[in-house]
Amino acid sequence: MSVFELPELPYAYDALDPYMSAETLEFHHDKHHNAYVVKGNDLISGLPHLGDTLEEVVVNAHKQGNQGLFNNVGQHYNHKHFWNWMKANGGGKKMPGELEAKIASDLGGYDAFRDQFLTKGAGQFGSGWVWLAQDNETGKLEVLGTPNGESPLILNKTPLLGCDVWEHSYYIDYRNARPKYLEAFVDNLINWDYVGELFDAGLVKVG
Ligand code: MN3
Repeated sequence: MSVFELPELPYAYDALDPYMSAETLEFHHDKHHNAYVVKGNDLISGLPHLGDTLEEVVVNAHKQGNQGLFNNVGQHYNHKHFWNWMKANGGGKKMPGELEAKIASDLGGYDAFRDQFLTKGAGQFGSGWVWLAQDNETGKLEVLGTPNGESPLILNKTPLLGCDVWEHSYYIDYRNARPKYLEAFVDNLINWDYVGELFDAGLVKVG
């Protein structure tokens, strides 16, 4: 894979209002995500083949210690899914049954998931992401935070849901109130159907 492309948003810019404004999506998608794509393409050009899939490129750039490329392709991977992890009238407990049962058995249910996701998202120091992921060895679900452009992929885990806690994701709408943004994401924006699709698709193992 040598060419990364900025995907279209899967909804109108104002579709997530008032929980995430059109202005935030315009900056976040058109400027920030686009910059990762442009820089990623620039940095990968001329390099030996790093993989056939975006996931392989992310993991291999990390393994090789190519921090500049990893930062940009990692963020491209994260944002590509982030737009799909949200939808209008999303959030709350309306999730596919098998995923709901897995969250119940591994995390103690929706309320425990919600608490952990909000706590780890608010507690992630500086820029980063908070995740619901499935461990590729144990198969268990877990909630974890990662710094900067990292994701569960590089920890041998399969990302099922992620929330961007970089300030650019919430500063226009929530200023410094990251916990309020996280609550809005969990209660009103999560696209559980997409999380369910990733869960059904199975573990993502690279290398
Ligand atoms: Mn971002």
